[in-house]
Amino acid sequence: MAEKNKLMLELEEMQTQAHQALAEIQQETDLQKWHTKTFGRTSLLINVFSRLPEVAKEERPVVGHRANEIKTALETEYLAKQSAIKQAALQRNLSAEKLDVSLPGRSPLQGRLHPQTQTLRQIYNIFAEMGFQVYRSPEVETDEYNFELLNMPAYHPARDMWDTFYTTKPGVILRTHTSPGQIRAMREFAPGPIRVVLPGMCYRYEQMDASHEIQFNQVELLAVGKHITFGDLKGTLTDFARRMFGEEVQTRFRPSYFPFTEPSAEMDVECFVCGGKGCAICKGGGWLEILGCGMLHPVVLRNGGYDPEKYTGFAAGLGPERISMLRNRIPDIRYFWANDIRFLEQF
Ligand code: FA5
Repeated sequence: MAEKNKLMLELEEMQTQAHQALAEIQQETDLQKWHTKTFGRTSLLINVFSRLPEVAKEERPVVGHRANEIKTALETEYLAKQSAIKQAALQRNLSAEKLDVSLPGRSPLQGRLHPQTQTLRQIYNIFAEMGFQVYRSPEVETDEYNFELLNMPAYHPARDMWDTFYTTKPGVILRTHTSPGQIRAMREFAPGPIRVVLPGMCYRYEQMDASHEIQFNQVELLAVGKHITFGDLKGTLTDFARRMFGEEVQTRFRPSYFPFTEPSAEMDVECFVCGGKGCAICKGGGWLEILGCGMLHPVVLRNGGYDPEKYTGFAAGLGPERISMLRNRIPDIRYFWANDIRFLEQF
């Protein structure tokens, strides 16, 4: 009986001590140590069953039952303590890391449209208001469309105006201008009236400098119908310049030469930096060239499927990079494709 009492007393004593020790614990690490001591391999609770032979046979179930009771009670206390410690740690963190909602937030980096996309869309909008719709034509063209059908047969000296990238496939080139789209649009719409803009990349084997790139955008303008005159051409382009550069802008047309238009001209706008007096931007001349244009050549009309005796039309080709350089005073065309974020984020 003395042995039974001793083991039972040990158990009761162990429970009292474990209970008191648990009450004093504040840290997660101390809790772990307590757990190992109370339930670990050398603990009384684990070894009590191997010590049962120390107890009289009839008393063993009572001791065993009591040991299980104590184990369950201490486990319950342990879980409660564990959750209390976690809760206290959370409270400490919350009060230590104060959230200042009045601090200005960090704004996310916002993407934006490339300056050329912005200029192109502005050009489309202006011409859309005048009834012109966008018509896309291929950047990889045939010699036939880029030159031949535009009144420049093989060996025509005017071809020298466009330094061309040839491909390894005979007769296939990168278009040097958007003008081949004139023929494509005419062949699709003939004999109906046409009012389209043909935008896109052009490629020339150029010596690159501040105003010449080997790849650049053009926007071609094409109108075909009955009774279209040079007056319509001038009116449309002058109105475009006013909408693009402001109501007050002055324009002038100078005679020029393109094999696919007759008569041909170039349009200048009065330099809006110096107001026509002459400055570094307009190189002292007071005027800035923005496009080439003219009335459709009869050969081109015929190649597009229109009878030049009955139909007339006009076309123009403008360089949007040059336009945005002038408007934004960008000194070098190479900035557009250099992919320098410091340039791009200014627009
Ligand atoms: C042409 O390409 C004609 N197809 C324009 C035309 C269309 C005339 C319809 C008549 C009727 P030009 O080579 O001048 O013309 O080029 C037109 C515009 O493209 C130029 O005014 C310029 O703004 C732009 N451009 C030409 N070459 C380059 C280049 N290397 N880099 C950047 N822009 C260029």
